[in-house]
Amino acid sequence: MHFVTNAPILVRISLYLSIFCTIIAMDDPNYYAYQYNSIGTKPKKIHVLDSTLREGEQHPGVTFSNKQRIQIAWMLDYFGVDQIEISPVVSSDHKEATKTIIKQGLRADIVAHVRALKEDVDVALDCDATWMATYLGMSDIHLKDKLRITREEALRRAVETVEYAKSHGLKMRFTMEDASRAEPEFLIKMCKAIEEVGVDRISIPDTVGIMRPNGMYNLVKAVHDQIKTPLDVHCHNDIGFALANAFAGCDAGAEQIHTTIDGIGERTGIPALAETAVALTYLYKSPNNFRLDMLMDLSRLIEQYTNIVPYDSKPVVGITAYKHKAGTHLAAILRNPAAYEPIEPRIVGNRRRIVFGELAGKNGAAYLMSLLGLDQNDEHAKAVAAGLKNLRMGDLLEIPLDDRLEKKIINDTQIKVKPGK
Ligand code: HCA
Ligand code: CU
Repeated sequence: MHFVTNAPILVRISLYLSIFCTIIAMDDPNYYAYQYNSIGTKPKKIHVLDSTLREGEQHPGVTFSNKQRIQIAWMLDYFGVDQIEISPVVSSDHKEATKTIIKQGLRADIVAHVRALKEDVDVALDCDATWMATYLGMSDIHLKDKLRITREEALRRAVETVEYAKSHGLKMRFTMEDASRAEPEFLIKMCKAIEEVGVDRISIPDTVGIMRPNGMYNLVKAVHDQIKTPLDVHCHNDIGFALANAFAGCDAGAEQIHTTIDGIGERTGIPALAETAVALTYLYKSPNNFRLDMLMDLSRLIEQYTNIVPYDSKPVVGITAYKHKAGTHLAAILRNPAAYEPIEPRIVGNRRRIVFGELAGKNGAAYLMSLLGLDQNDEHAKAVAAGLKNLRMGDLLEIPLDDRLEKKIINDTQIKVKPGK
């Protein structure tokens, strides 16, 4: 201590800093992981547009009633997304829903998603929209085989649509559909042309989910280097890279990610809201006011309306996302759940569950016995663990842990079984 008081101020500061960091590191089991994550990047605000009502409804078998659409919009708004997308041109019902949702005066922008046609812009205007989005295929295959127009015609149509929407006071996003497969020079030319006539946002989608993260980074960077307009990323999940690609796009300069609840959408969909919001909050440290504890309810709501049950191991909202089973895991979880959980289940509205069966081991057995109020010691615990194993019936019992049981886990001084397998 004598040395420290006499040391130059910088030495003292760095010593205090390292003590402080060690305290934080000891306190937060994710500390070093977060350190690796943050190398070379600074936290920045990344927005979320949720398209459950537009892209989500394009998932095979999914259609919402207007009441459900309005309810989903309210829930998304309360959760804290920045923009909510809906297509008013699909049917008269959709138009009605769009109108009603716009009238609610929600905090999020309601974005009317339409084709790049004046008549569609008129539909958005008819709904009293302030925000609209329009899309047009940019790749040669979309131009030739879907739209049957030349690049020049596409350019004219895009510019005319933006001019028309802007002349009516709309804020608008233009989507470069199939951007990842479009000829790069044409893509930039198109972005520049619509930027000149005042487009407010440009969406860079990977419409067929063909990119790897590095490719998405390069694509978005190429546009971002030449364009000042804020960029969205809309990544499809055909090969399973949607979430990673969306974040790679943000690393390259994009400022908004498109999501849907549970990731539903055309084919294999786009990033799930839950995974995106948790990654933004914890892995990217992006400032936001998301009510993460609604994530489970949002997922259940969509399950109820679509009959699509998220697969068990789905990140964040899956039924097994916080289930612990193997003896070694139980032993650690019973002492400190963070040993096998990146973030606490209650944060996302999920629940920790313990599975007892042939893999439970001595610690699991001891804990089970204490829950059942049975007298337990090392010998009994071993005997019960052996019994569970010898039954050869796999998982026998699953216990959701409410607050009382969780406290019991942390505080239980009765369980004095030594750590081990
Ligand atoms: C579509 C295509 C789209 C548009 C994305 C966007 C895509 O179904 O209309 O508007 O940002 O994946 O390219 O979903
Ligand atoms: Cu899409």
